[in-house]
Amino acid sequence: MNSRRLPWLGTALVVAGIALLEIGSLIPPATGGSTQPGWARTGMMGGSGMMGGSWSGAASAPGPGDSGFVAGTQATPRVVQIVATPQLRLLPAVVTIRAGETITFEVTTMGPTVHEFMVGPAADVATDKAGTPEIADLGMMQTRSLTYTFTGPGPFAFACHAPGHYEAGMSGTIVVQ
Ligand SMILES: [Cu+2]
Repeated sequence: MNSRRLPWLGTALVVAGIALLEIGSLIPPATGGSTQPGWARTGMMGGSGMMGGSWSGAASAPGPGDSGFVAGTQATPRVVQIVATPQLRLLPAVVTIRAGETITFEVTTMGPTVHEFMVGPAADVATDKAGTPEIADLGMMQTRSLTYTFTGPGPFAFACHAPGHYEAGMSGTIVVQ
């Protein structure tokens, strides 16, 4: 009578073994693969200037006082990267330049909120004066550039004038060194 149970048991063990093998083959990619969520790999890392997925401004060219600093000219502007955050901030909030420098601002919006980037004389930027250079309607994860020559002593500033953003503190200062 036991002889009729053994084939069944054997089949059951084989099935269980196959199941274990399949589970085993599934575990490595589930736990040993990339720990980054999909959006980090396909979204943030793929955007220009978003190396590393976190924002430090490290990809900007060296500024005045940094080793390797080369003043931006109209022929070869110096690149300064700015991120517009969901917390309604432009980072870095202080950009240091040499008088007369030409800067290409590469502005990236993080998060779903649409932002703007205006730069120029501080009084014009504060009042959202028409004609002041700006990037308008910068949507999620978009990067656009604006090149500006800082002629004269300033003061200069930059800001986002999407409704309510400037009032919430979405502005920054140009320090002429
Ligand atoms: Cu904004």
